[in-house]
Amino acid sequence: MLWSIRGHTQGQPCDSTPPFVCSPRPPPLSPGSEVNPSHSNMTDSAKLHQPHPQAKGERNHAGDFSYVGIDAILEQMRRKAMKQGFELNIMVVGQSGLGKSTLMNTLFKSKVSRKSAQPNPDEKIPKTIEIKSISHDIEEKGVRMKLTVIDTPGFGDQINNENCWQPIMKFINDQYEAYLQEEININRKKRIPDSRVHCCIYFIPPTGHCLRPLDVEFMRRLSKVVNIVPVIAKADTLTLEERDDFKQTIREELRANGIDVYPQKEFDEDADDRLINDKIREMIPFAVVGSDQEYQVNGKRILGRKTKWGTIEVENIAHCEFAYLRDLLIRTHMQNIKDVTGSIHYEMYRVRRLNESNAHPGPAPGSGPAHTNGQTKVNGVPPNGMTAQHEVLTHEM
Ligand SMILES: Nc1nc2c(ncn2[C@@H]2O[C@H](COP(=O)(O)OP(=O)(O)O)[C@@H](O)[C@H]2O)c(=O)[nH]1
Ligand SMILES: [Mg+2]
Repeated sequence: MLWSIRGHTQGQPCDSTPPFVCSPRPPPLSPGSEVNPSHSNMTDSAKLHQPHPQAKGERNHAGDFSYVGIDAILEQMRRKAMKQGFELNIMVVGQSGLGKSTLMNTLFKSKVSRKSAQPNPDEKIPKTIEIKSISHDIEEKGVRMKLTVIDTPGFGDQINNENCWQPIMKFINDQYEAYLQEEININRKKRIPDSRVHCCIYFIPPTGHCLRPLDVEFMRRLSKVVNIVPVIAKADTLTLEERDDFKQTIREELRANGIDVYPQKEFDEDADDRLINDKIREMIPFAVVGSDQEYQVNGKRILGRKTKWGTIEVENIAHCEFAYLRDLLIRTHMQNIKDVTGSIHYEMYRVRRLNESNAHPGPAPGSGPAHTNGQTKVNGVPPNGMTAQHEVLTHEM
């Protein structure tokens, strides 16, 4: 499904810049304009040969013999990125009924990807019974993004929740393994499909007390293999004071338990990063409210929850912090979230996996049919001496 999305409509009351946005937002599209690449009937090659209008402030370098043109790399990178598009995989985890599926629908229906078509009011969110990925192709101003949400069934719903984090850990490791297998393949694809979980949104129940041992255990283990962004679910059930106190308590508990959630302090690259990320760390966990219902408020259609005493606007930062979460994931930190996944979490998995296979080269005796996902084998041995069948690793440090 390819959706066009609207730009940021000017003057919308619920649209406000989060405190951690470092660069100015892209200029709004003209009201009502819908970005749709099919509107342009110019071919790619024609576009390439169009003279580039001189950007504002850009110097004309004709006759400037000292100009090397290194800055043109930015335009080359931009063009390449536009062609390739972007991918982001987000996983949601938490007890059943905390609004995980609703929040993901909110994300898809919010300004990230407001559906051009009106939502079907009969569309009910089914109970999630298995780990399920849903992808949406979003396009804005010619930039394509594939946003995949991995919805998980109720986490910690059992009477005995011992090891209940394991299926989630397994799913995350399976994606790293799939990526690794593609990477070590002799005839590897030009672009490896990336199903790695870039970010895991962990839903904390709005108890107003403290984290449960289960929350601590999950985040302690999983924060070592994936970027965790904790949120307080159904924040409309807390008063503003309760919300602030609860947020403070959670931050203290995370610190006390040595849980490093995203954005991790140790990966701040410079002072600027630190400044921006410190602001986010002061706000975490985001107190969110989800809804996939649209209402008319002051002549504008908004996503909200209608109650007897008013309508909670989910994208209004005066009502809840959903917009901050969305901006962190999409507008301000998407590339960094992916970079940390690739260079820290996946790298740790890769090193460990390859060390293991070097320690036990060759196929395991009696290992049965080779698990090679159709890859090229050298002399019957999977690439890099990987054992034919590997057990599922718990990638824990
Ligand atoms: N009060 C309130 N209810 C919510 C919120 N988000 C979802 N719900 C409701 O909670 C119920 C469970 O939501 P669902 O998304 O299926 O939860 P999941 O099991 O975590 O996926 C539904 O009736 C939703 O309408 C919220 O932010 N606040
Ligand atoms: Mg669900």
